[in-house]
Amino acid sequence: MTFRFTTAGESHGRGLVAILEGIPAGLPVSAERVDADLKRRMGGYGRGARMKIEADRIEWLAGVRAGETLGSPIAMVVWNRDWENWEDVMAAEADAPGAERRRQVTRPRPGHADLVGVMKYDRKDARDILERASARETVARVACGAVCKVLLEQFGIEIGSHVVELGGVVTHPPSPLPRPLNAVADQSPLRCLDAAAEREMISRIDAAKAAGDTLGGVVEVVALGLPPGLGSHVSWDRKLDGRIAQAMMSIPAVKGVEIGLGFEAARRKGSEVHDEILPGLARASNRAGGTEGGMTTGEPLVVRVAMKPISTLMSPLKTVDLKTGGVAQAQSERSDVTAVPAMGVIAEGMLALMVTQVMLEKFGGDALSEMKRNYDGYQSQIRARAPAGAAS
Ligand code: EPS
Repeated sequence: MTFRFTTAGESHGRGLVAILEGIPAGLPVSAERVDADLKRRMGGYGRGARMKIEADRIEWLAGVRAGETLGSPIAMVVWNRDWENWEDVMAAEADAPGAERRRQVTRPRPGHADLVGVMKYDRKDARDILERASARETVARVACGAVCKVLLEQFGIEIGSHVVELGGVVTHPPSPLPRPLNAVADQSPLRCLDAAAEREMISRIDAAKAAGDTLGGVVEVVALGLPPGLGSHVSWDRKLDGRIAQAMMSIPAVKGVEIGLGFEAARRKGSEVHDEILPGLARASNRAGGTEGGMTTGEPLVVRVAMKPISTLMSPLKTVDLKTGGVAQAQSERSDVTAVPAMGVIAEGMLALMVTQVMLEKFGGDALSEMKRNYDGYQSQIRARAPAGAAS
């Protein structure tokens, strides 16, 4: 069974479409459960006016009947409420001869896809690029990720995230992290587990807003309850850590990904990096962040994702007007001051998609019941290899 997902949709177009293929039959799902993640994605202090307009909700188009998946491609749509204000700007039909579209963009924003996009796709209006490059597209990814989370829950796997850095403020989160992680993180305005750091982040967001500027940050995404051996060491494209890095880097504005110690591992000696193996095959630490050799170790998977500040600035940077070739100020439209908390929810979705992919590769099955039998058989194999608490 091929596992794949794709999305379609422009930020101010009619809506966003998500197609998810390879989920086994018999998985109980509900729109309510998917919508809960869409709502989490819309939140976070520092979001702009657009999120007051939207109320993201999926409609099932295919692949689900009587509350269960059918094993066929799952299709979902999320309608854009703001589309009503953009109907003429985004209309698919050709314009009358000589007519000019409203809201054309010819002053590309440094940092956005605007400039390279118009050159590569040979467009005059950068709106033809930015509408798809917008992070609005991640609604559809989060919808696919939410279905995957429901599948993973069937195997006791939990995925959560929290903000660990924003606008240069670094948090000191509790250790161990609370469980379930999201039940606590979602209660805070920035999805952050350090109240003092959060207060400082909020004042920096307020200051950035007043200055017409934007802020980036770092999110930690954690997956718990994974069996050892998901992914593979045998080929470059089967390594789970490599796939996670690609998935995270594909989120708009993401510039860096670390697993476990990440870059810090490069600064330490080997004896201070690797996790010693204890009787019963437990680990003394989890500095690897849950992967060795491109496979899960069975320890928590810990991924850190860094996001640059959003490139739409209300106090714009210099650019060139593509119509005149003259110096200009970049387009400044309504936008967010920061979307780091939302990025955490998107990163959860991307991690859920990547973990689902390796779970399906290993345990497969057309039906959930078949996948569970395969999973249980493997668990017995692992238990026989590592009897709990066995001493040497
Ligand atoms: C975005 C600009 C803003 C954000 C948008 C991403 O939208 P608008 O231009 O309509 O104000 O709110 O994010 C979303 C709409 C979303 O759902 O996350 C951009 O330029 O990337």
